[in-house]
Amino acid sequence: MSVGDVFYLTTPIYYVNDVPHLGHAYTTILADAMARWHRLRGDDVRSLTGTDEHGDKIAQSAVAAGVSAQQLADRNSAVFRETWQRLGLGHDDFIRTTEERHEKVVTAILHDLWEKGEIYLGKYGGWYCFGCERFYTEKEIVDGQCPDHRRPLQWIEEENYFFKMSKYQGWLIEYIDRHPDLIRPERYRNEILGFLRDPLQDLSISRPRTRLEWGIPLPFGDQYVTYVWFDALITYVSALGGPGAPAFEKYWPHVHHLIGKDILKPHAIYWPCMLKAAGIDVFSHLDVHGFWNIGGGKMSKSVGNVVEALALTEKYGNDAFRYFVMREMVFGLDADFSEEAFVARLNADLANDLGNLVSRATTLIVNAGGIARVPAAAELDPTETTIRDRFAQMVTRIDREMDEFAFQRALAAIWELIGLLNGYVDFARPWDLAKDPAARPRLERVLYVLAESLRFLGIVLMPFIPEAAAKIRGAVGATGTPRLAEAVWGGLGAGAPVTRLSGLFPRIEDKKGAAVERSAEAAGAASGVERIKKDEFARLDLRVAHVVSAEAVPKSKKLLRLTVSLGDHERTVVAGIAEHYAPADLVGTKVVIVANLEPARLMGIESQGMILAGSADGHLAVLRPDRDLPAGARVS
Ligand code: ME8
Repeated sequence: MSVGDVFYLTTPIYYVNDVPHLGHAYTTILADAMARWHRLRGDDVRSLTGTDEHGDKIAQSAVAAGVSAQQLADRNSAVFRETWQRLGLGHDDFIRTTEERHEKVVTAILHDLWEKGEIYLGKYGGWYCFGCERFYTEKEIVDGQCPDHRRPLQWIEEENYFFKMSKYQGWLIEYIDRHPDLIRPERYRNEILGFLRDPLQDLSISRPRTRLEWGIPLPFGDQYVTYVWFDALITYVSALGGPGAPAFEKYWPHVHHLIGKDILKPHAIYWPCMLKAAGIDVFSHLDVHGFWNIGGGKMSKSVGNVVEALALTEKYGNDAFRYFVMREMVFGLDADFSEEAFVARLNADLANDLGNLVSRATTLIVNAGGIARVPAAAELDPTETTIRDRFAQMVTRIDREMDEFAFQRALAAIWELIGLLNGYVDFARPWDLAKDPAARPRLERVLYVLAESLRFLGIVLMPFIPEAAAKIRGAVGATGTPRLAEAVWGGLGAGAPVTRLSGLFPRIEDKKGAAVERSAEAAGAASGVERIKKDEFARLDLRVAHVVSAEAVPKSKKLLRLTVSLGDHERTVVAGIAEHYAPADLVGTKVVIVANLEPARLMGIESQGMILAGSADGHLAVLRPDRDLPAGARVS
């Protein structure tokens, strides 16, 4: 992508039968971070969210709540809007499917399709799920029940209007084949292509008013209302004013639809066929994320296992919540949500890694009287040069990862730099330099590197943790709206006003002070361990290894099978890290392995070595060299 691009991003248009939960918040957070990233780049961004208010599901919930469908929609749509505001999530437009601007476009498209002969009146009998608002084919039904809701389906026979979707099957397969990045990640593209191996049915796009009143009337059949999916998908177009409107002409060619995997089929099958029939270009990308599970079970409001996860934002702050969900879930895969995992990440990544860096660096700078001078390039030592060069590399890397919606990898990359900077402070020991007048030039250099790095972090962290990033920028005197173009080395001048910033993310100690106890225990254990001689340690053959490929071990929750290169040969290593890393997080990176361990068999695979990793509070991190080293390099 190049700077100045046009970018239009949509979230699903959420149902108003209930209030928002973690899953809705996740998608909306991703959309907010993505829109912020593109704005930072200088792109022309438009983002859309909203509420889906028609259909059986809402009508039935309204009856249960003893209010009209419109009242329920008004009430819950407002809750969605307020929730996004409370979480600090922005959007350029919030559309409701009951708005006139939307109904007008739906009616116009329906009318056009009817005129073109794309819709016909037919008879249909089938197994219907009121929760999903759709008919199920015999093949999809599990034990006579809805595969999603695990509730009995109802046989419904009625006359309905049908969209001739089946005639687009061949076209759709070819279109997906010709646009390999239309549906991402690839697993969902494969899922859709697999589904398209069976004959596609025509789509019933109406509901008789005798059964459902709550919908947009069909312009050519007044005994019917529009099927809720046919109505809702069109919001993406109607929010731009519909085909021909100036906003549509500008933004539609650059549309990304961000959705959860539960609504893959309507988006990847119905929607492209509808667009094709209406003579509208197919969307550019469908970006599909996985599902949050709670305690191993599926979490969705229609299944009933709703989590008050949003309450955690009040307890721990919006930024910590955003960081956790983006860093923890590998985009496209499912993940488990737990408060323990949340607190572990908050403590490790935000309080320790980032918070300590910011607090140490700003305190040292303030104590030394500020930024004295800008060091010349020739003065920088190799670590400092590495840090400087990381700026440009990091921007390219984040851009690449964000292009693929790989939020977790973008964050992992930024945290690599944070790790490097913490190591740099430990090694440079500026507190000692400050005691030695002769070391003043070196101290000034170190403090400049730190201040400049904080300014850089304050820019690149903005899309992910905007409140903390603004504080970091403020602490090094950077004001105004950040731009990615400023994330280059050398932006800070001598005398930049630096202020102390501590407690950016306070460490969370649980009620019984367990975090304290655990670390005290660990320290005690560490002091009590048996000591070994240096030559005993030297018996270990530790090597840098390049991860060539990685895959999950079938039927194992914990194991990944890695092929690593040691420069002169490749070998297989099985590592128990699958709950912490997705294969894609490892491929192409360098790790450290014990190369002379006796081979061991794990799930029938011979492992020729062991990957080094550290762990604390259920959080695991693979050790990686913080500068590039060739595969096979010795570690001692
Ligand atoms: O399907 N994990 O609305 P909806 C992650 N109105 N994301 C989740 C989730 C979970 N456990 N549960 C829900 C609809 N989501 C339709 C959409 S679009 C034209 C019409 C998120 O309120 C995820 O984004 O059921 C999912 O796709 C969406 O909420 C479904 O929201």
